[in-house]
Amino acid sequence: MTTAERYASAKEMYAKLGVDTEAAIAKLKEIPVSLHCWQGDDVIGFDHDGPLTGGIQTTGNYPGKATTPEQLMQDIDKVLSLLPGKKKLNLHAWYAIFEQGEFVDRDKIEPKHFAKWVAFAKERHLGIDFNPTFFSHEKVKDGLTLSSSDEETRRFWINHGKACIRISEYFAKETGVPCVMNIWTGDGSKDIPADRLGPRERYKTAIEEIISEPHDPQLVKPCVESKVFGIGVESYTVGSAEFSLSFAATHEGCLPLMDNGHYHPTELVSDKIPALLAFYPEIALHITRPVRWDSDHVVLFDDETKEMAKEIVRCNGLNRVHMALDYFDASINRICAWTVGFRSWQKALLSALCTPFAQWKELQDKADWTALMVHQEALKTMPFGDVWNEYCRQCGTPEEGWFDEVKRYEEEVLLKR
Ligand code: RNT
Ligand code: ZN
Repeated sequence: MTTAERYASAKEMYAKLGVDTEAAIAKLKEIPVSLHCWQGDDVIGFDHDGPLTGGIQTTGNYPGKATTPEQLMQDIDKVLSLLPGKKKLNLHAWYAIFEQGEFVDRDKIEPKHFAKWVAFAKERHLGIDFNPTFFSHEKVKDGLTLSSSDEETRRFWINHGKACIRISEYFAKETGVPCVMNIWTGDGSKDIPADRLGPRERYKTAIEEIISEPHDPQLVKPCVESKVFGIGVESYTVGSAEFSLSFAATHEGCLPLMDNGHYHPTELVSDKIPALLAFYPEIALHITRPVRWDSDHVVLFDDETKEMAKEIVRCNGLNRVHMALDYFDASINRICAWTVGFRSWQKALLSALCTPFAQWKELQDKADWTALMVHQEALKTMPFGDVWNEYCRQCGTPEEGWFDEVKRYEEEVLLKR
C-alpha cells in the first residue's frame, strides 16, 4: 500500500467511528503552540555570565548550543522548518539584544531591545509570548525577588515586571497576535521558614503592581505560574498552587498557568484542566515531561501528554487554553529535543481531535460504563500513524527524513561552533 492508500483506509475506519480526520487535520493547522526559545541555549540567556539559578537545572553538555542571538535564531529557523502546525515564539526577558557595548539591566529593558526578535517573528508569521526573567541575576537576594523583605530588591523586580508588560504589548501590537506574559519566580526557601504568610503577602502586592502597568487586556495576557518546589528550594515555595490559583481567580485578566512538572508526582494536570475551565475563561499551560521531579525532559507522545490534549479538546478548550512547551535537555541534540517535543504535542492534539467524544459523553451520561470502556480501548489500536503522516505531509514537514536533516545540520553547523 502507498501512504496515500493507507491514509484513505484509515480515514474510512475513523469515519465508521464518527470521526472526520480531514476536519481534525484542518482544525489542528489553526491552533498555535508556543515554542520556547530556551531549549536552544540551556536556559542561559544573553545578559549575564553567571549560572542558572531559581531552583531549575539543565543537565548535560551536548556540543553545539547556541550562544549568540544569531545562533539561536539560526537554530530556531532549522527547527521551524521541521515542525508541522501553527507556532508562536516564546521568549524570556534575558534574550534582549543589545547594541555593541550597550548593557541595560532588567528593570530598564525596552521594546527596542527586542526589535530584532520582532523582525524575526514577523518574517515568519509568528506571534510572540513573553516571560520576565526573575532568576540568574545578582539582584535575586537570598533566593527571593518579588517576595523579598528588602524594599530595593522588590522594587527592582517589580520594575522588571512592568517593563515586561510594556514589551509584551509591543509584541502584540507588532505581530497582531495577543502576547501571553507569564510570571514565574523561584522564590522560596531551602529550609523550614518561620513566616510563610509574609512573603506571600509581599508577592501578591508585587504582582498586583506589575499588572497595574497600563495595558490592553486584549493584547497582553498576564499569567501566574505555580510550583511545588525547586532544587535548593525544597521546603517552601512562595508561588504555590493555592497562591497562584487564588491570585488569578481574584484578579480580572490574570490567567493561572499550570506547568505539569510543578505538582506532586501523582497529581495529574489533565484532571486539573477541566476543573479550571469550569471557572476561568482562559488558562495557560507549560507542557513538559517531569521524570520523578521537575526534570523538564523532552515531551513525548506518552499517556499523560495524550490525556492533557484530550481534556483540552473535549472541553472545547482549544481557544481558551494557551499552550506552551517548557523543557530543556542539554544532554542530547537540542534541535532534536525541540522537534520531538513539539511534534509529540502535535500528535497528542491530533489524536485527541480524532476521538469520538460526543458519543462517549452520551455513554457516560447513560452510565453505560461497559460500552465506554470497550470503545475507549478499541480506539487505541486505530491506525493513527497514517493520519499523523497525512497531517505532516499536508504541512510540508514529513515524518520521514527530518532526523537525517537534523544530523546533517549537526555536522555542518552545530559541531563547528
Ligand atoms: C520553572 C518554570 C519556568 C521556567 C521557564 C524557563 O520551573 O517552569 O516556566 O521553566 O521560565
Ligand atoms: Zn514552566
